[in-house]
This record gives sequence, C-alpha cells and structure tokens, in this order.
Amino acid sequence: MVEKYLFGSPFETEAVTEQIPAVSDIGAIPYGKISVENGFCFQYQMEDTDVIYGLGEANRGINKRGYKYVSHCTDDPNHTEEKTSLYGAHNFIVVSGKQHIGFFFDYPSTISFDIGYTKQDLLTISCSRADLYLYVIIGESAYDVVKQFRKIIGKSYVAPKYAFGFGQSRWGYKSAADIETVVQRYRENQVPIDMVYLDIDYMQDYKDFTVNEERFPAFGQFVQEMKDKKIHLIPIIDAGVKIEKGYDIYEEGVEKGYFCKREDGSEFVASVWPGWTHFPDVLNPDARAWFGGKYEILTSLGIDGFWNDMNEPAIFYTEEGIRALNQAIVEHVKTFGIDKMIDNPDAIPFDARGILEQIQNNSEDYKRFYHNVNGKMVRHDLVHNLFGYNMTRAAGEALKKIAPDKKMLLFSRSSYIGMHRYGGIWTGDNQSWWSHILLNLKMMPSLNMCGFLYTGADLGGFGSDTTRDLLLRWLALGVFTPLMRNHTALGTREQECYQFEQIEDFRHVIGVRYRLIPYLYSTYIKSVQQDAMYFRPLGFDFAEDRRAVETEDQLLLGDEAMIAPVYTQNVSGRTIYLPEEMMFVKFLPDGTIHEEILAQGTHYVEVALNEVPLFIRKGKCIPIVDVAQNVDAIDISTMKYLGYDGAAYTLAE
Ligand code: MIG
Repeated sequence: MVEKYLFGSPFETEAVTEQIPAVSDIGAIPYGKISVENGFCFQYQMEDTDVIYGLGEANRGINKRGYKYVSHCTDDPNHTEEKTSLYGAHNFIVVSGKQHIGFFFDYPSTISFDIGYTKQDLLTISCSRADLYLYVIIGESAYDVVKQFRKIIGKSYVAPKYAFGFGQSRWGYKSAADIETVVQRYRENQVPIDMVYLDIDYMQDYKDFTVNEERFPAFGQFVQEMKDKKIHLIPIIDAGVKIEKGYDIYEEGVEKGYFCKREDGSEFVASVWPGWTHFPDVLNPDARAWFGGKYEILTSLGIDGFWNDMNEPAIFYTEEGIRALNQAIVEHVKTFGIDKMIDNPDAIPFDARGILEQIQNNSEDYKRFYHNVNGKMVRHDLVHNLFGYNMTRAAGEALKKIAPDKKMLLFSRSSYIGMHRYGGIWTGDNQSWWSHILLNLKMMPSLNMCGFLYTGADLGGFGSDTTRDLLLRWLALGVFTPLMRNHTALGTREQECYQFEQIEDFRHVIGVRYRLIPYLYSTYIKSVQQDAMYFRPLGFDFAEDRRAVETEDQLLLGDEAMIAPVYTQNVSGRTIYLPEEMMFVKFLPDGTIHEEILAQGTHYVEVALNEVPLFIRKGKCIPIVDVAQNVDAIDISTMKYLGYDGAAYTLAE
C-alpha cells in the first residue's frame, strides 16, 4: 500500500513515475509526528529492535541506526566515518521490525536524517522548507516495501552485457599509446578485459565532447581499432562547459540561453577542471535535450559508453571565492603584521587549506545561480540534489534517441532517485583502505533499494597507494558487483593488475568473473524486470534471525547465492554466519572448484588471496561457463551448473 502526502508546493522532481493521488492539508499521519512550522519535520518512534534500511549511497552500515545523514550531493573525496554527505541523495528508508514501513521524502534540497543519533529511539527527518511529497509504503516485509517502492519509481536502467566485463581505468592515461599499453598488457597476460576508461586527460583542455588530437590522433579510427580488440573505450564527461571563444558548445549554449544564470540574467561562472565554466541548465528540458544531443559527437565515432563526473555540481571556486581568499590574506597580514611574518613566517602559519576548503563547493555559491524550469527561475540550492540526475537524464534520453535499439553504458557520480531509470552510479573517490572494501559492500543493497542496480566502487581504491593484497581481495568482491572497474587517482601507485607479482592470481580472480557473467547478468536483468534487489542484506530473507539481521559483511545475491568476501589484511580466511545450510564453493587458482556443504551456523572458512569464495543457497544452483577473454567470447555451450543436485536455473537475458 502506497500513500502520497503533499506538503506546501513541492518541486516536481519526477523521481516517481506512477500517478498516485496525493492527500494534502494534513496535520498528522498515523505513522508519526509531523510539523510544518519552521520547515518540515517528521518524527517516528522506533522500537528497540527496528532496523532502518536505506539511504542508498550513504556512509556507515546497512542498518543506518545510530547516526545522522544529510542528503546533500557533495564532491568530498574523503569518505571517513564521520562524514554525513556523499555524492548522492537517496531519501528512501525502510523501518523494519514488528511492522515494515517505507518513507520516501521527495525533496530536492538538503534534508537530514537523524536516525537515533540525538535520541536513540527517535527517527527525525527534517528540512528547511515544508514543500515536499512524502510517500509512505506499508508492506509485509522490508523486501515487499522495497518492491512496492521500486514499482512507483519506474524500471531501472539496463546496462549492456559488455558492461559486466572488467574495466581498467586511471586518471592520468594521457594518450592513445597509454591506452594501447594497458590493452596490450592485459591481453598478453590473458587477464580478461572489456573496457578501458578515458578520464579527463583525453579531452582538449578539459572541454566536453572534444578529443585532444595530438595525443589521440584519428580518434574514430582508434575507437574502431579498440573495438576490433574487443575493447570499449568509455570517456568521462564533466558537468562544467569551458568558457572559450570559438568553442561551439560554449557559444551555442550562451546563444540559446542554455546555461545556468545569475539573478541578473548573466551566465553563472564557476571554476572547475577546464578553468572558468558555465553549467548546462539540465533542469530546463530544452537545454537538457541540447546537452544530451552532444553525446552524439562521440557516439558517431563509435563510443558506446560514458561516465558523468563532477555533477554535484562540484565547484572549485567562483569570483566571490577568490575575493574571499584575497580578503583572508589581507586579514591575516593585518592581524599579524607583514614585518613579523617576514621575520618568522613559520611562527604564523596561514591556514591555506582551511580557506580553500571554505571556497570549494561553498554553499553560498549554490545560491548564486538559477535554473529555468519551464519559464520559472528556480534558485539552484533549492534543487541542488537534482543536478547529477538531470545531467545523466540528458545523456540517457539522448542516447535512446541516437540509438533506440542499442544499450549503452552510462553511469554517474551524483544522483537522486529517478536517475536510476537512465543510468547507474559508481561510488566515487574512495581510498585504498581495507575499511572501504566493507563500505563498498554495505552500500550495494542500499543502492539497490533505491533502484540503482548497475553500480560498483573503484576497485583497489581511488585515493592513496594500493597494495597487491588489497587489490586482490577487493577484486574478489568486485567479481560480483555489476560495475567491476579498477580505477585510481592521478599520482597514486600504478594499480593495473600487471603492475604486481604473480599476474596469474589476477588472471584467475578476474577469470572467475567471466565464468559467472551469464549468471550475474541474468540476475541483473531479473532484478530490473521484477523490481528486485540484485544484492540483499541477510535480514531481508531472514528477518526472524537476529544474527542474520546483524550480519553486515555478507550479502545475498539474487535468489541463489550469498557472498562473503575477505576484507582484512594478513588473514587466510574469515568467519561467516549461515542462516541456513549452504554450499560453500571456492574457485581455486587451478581452475577447479571446491564444494562443501556447510550446516546452518558459524564457520571459519579459509580463503587464500587468489581464491574467490561464494555460497550457494540450499537447494539452488547457478550456471557457470568457461573463462573467456571478453564478454563476446563467452561460449554459452560450456555452461554447466554449480550447486545442489536436482536444482534448476532459468537464464534471463
Ligand atoms: O576532481 O576526472 O571521482 O573518478 O578520476 C577530480 C578526475 C575529478 C573525480 C572522479 C574521479 C576522476 C577524477 N574526478
């Protein structure tokens, strides 16, 4: 049962596609306390045993209880435990206990979720304006609530099958030669691969939809050569459009009025990678169609996949920011005196970092520009969380027009619920930390709840230097995430698989992915078609088993399997909890598979660095095939079944 409540005059986010009559003018709803004075506030009294699921791309655990979260799409590359906002805004939670209730707060600006942080039994959701839709969903189980929610937000985006291959990425591949090296080394080492990503370095001066001709001569031909090697090149597209005379996209955008404007009608200017830029007004349907149409510049050269970045949108600084920086320097000099500073500069440190942090992604800047939404000017901060969604929608809608029958790869950094119909997401700038393997794992089911099925993290870690063992363990989780991509930041240790000793271990782990692709893609397609979750917390299927509910380092995969990756260093295995009997299977480096029935309960399983563990649920089986070097080369005639005798599996495509 879904109820829709209307407060004030909400912005139409188009997150929900189903027409549901709204109940308005209500002072109360039967589920909790509502106040619409001084903004909106909803309070719900939690039972001791209630688990709170949801919030999609958010920090901390699968059970969100005990902390606070703020939906405010933010480019923050430091995902430390205290952070409350990441790149996405996914305002859907499910209270699961004696009853199962879902709440979706369709509100496009900053909204806070205090989930037993201030008071342990109190759930408080608040935002500064009482203009929103609240959807309340009552179900028989947490999963039932999720399925009803998924039904009203529309079917998830479907990625092409090749996108289930392995991808290599690095910020810093500068030329066609760099890319060729990556491909050659993967191929000569027989480590399967389908995609190589082009980060901002492929562009001419970071201008969207341009290619540096010196470093990537005859780009169309290069794309084709890669295709012949069964490699898809996946270029990045940034949100900001460089201001440069003669750059057609800039000039057209200005002429048509398709960039975000200041109150006085002039274009808003912000600095990002290309230097001074304008933001395409993706909330304006005409501008959206125009910007999306630009993707054709690259698809016409054979490109069939994209990743959209910097679309919170991230801002390095604005003119106001520079002024603030100058002012801070002046104040500093005034306070301490230039003579003293010259005499002993170390004694009076200038907090440059603090000041830069203040001018970057500054909240005041987000109040300085407007969107033209069907003729009405809407200040950006009021709809901030919709930018990445609509940039990706621009691409998704356009790609459908450009090639109606072709599936294209598309994923975004920033998102809001609704964007799941147009693309997937990756989880942004994690670090080469063991704790981030676990964070990756925990985010996956929460994202699936909100419709984001094609998703994954930067395997090996984006920031800081990775290690061989970290990468191997992380890949053994990535084997199961729809997006399986090794990506890292400029300046970090090189982390392509061939940079490390004993390449055969990487060949094996990634090879296991290819053995599972028919099953994983089928599970993915079923999840799209049935509004199901590709990954589920154990508590979704075993709600009565407290131990299962509290297990947050294992996930159910489809209806047949469970994953339990190793995520700590210098260990030869881990403890697992089985809520029911399962078959423990381990893909061994010699190509054979260890199979062992384990009883319900706790076990310690040994998993070496070069092994991939998986559990098959009681009475089930999954299809596996022989290893292939790319998705196209998978030979379905080698398919056999792994798991319980007598079980059957039906593939979906
Ligand atoms: O300010 O394009 O999250 O994946 O490599 C950094 C460079 C901009 C952030 C993305 C990351 C990408 C990087 N980008």
